[in-house]
Amino acid sequence: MQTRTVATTPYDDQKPGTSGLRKRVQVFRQPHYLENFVQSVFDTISAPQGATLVLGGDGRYYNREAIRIIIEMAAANGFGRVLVGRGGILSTPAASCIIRKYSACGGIILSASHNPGGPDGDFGIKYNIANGGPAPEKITDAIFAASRKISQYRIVDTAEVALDTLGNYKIGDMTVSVIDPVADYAELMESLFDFDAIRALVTSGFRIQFDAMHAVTGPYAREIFVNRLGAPAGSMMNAEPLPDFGGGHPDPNLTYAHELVAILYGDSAPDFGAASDGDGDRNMILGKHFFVTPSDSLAILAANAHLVPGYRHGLAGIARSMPTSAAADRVAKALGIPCYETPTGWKFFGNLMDAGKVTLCGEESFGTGSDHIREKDGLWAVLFWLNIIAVHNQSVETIVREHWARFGRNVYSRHDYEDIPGDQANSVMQLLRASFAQLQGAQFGDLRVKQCDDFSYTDPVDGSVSTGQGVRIIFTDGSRIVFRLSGTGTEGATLRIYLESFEPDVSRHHLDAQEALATLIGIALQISELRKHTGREQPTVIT
Ligand code: G16
Repeated sequence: MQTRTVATTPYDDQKPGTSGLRKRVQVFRQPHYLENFVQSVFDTISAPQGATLVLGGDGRYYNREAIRIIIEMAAANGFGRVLVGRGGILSTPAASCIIRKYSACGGIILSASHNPGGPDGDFGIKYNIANGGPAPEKITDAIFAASRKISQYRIVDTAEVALDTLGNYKIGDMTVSVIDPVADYAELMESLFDFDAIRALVTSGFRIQFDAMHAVTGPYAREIFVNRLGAPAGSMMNAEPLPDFGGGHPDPNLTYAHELVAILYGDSAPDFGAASDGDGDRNMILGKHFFVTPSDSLAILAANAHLVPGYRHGLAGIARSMPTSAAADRVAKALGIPCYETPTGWKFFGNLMDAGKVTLCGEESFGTGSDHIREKDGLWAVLFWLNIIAVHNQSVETIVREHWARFGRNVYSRHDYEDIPGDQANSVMQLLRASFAQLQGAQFGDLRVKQCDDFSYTDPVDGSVSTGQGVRIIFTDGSRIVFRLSGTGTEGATLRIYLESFEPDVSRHHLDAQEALATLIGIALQISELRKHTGREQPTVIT
């Protein structure tokens, strides 16, 4: 087996974003582009000789080709073993589970998550550390620095990388283990939830519909819901993973999961609906004619965790990203446990979980999870909901309304303005930052600004500081508007506006969120001068 050292020159755009490096497929296909990034990862982590690496992706276009290249590079860089999912497939939560279970030094996950795939779509790559979670900023910064000065990479030439047959084979001194992508993950789920209770529920007339959006969760959902829990095969839709996700946008929200939404809001709607994204870490939960916001979902899971076997012993704490609503904070207060507010990005939860400070984490961006792994976990959230429903024997809507009646309702919505030219998006953010002094104490009808700032976070475990994490306008009654630029897009900029108010009055809980938040929406447009700067009249996506 011949190891080749290939001369290369740096690309200057390999800075990982909120979750790894995401670019158009054509960008990744430039000569040496993927190789440069992978070698920068290997040079940064300096894994001990013979270490184990986990490898897999969401099956999107370019997945197999990238897997082959990374295996060849791992063999040339001294790894002892690569655990790769059959067909090059691993959902993000399954990869996290496998890294932890087999004590790997880390893993490489190939995904651009919810971004569309195909030859003209997006591709992505990220490195996860030994705890199974996304590399923290100090590592991603070091990877970026390495990518700026790379001059060579190492690779072996091998006749074939066999990905479709389970088993072990050798490339030089390195063992490639092709593993079942589903088995370890399904076993972990079975250890956390009451599968007997969920089986009784889904086989007794309670109808569920799961939309895999032609992305990675199809095989996982079939194994868990159909094979192990007895749900009818027809309750799974779009369950065949496709390299271009069937031309869809595998983002489980009210806009992009419209096929499922139409079914759940239709005449003969099932009792429960859920969808997951490209790589299986996001979830959307729906009841019959009812949408559960991700912020409420986190709060409700926390309030009911004692009903679920894996969490019966109680929660150490809860963490949520700053733009996520404070619904979970109210539950934490009632439970007498801490609630941490972190910047956007699952990587910020890892330290808190490793230190035993939190058990459940969640984000408004349709991510929920726990310390069972170190990634958010779409199917885990679906199982958690089904377990709670099986115990309560109530509809999704009733569970949510009873929760609001007990804790009050944090009315919440996010407005996304996608694909704005970067300079326009930056001018909106600059204007807001420049307006802090003027906004402080300003009165807008009944609302008075109590505080405005750019969120920064000091990690309570390692003391690292992250600044510039989103502009917050907080009013004296607790309502908030948050402005942030997305860190996951590949084209132009996406400006996100997060809106939240608190409604303790049960007689107003039925209000539509957009209606209830109309005043805040007006203030957000006024102070950001968004329409003037961008020419946009309406958000692209409202969740
Ligand atoms: C990623 C991160 C999440 C983050 C989300 C949105 O999710 O893992 O922690 O909340 O992006 O980020 P942004 O608002 O910067 O676009 P995923 O599912 O894309 O990996």
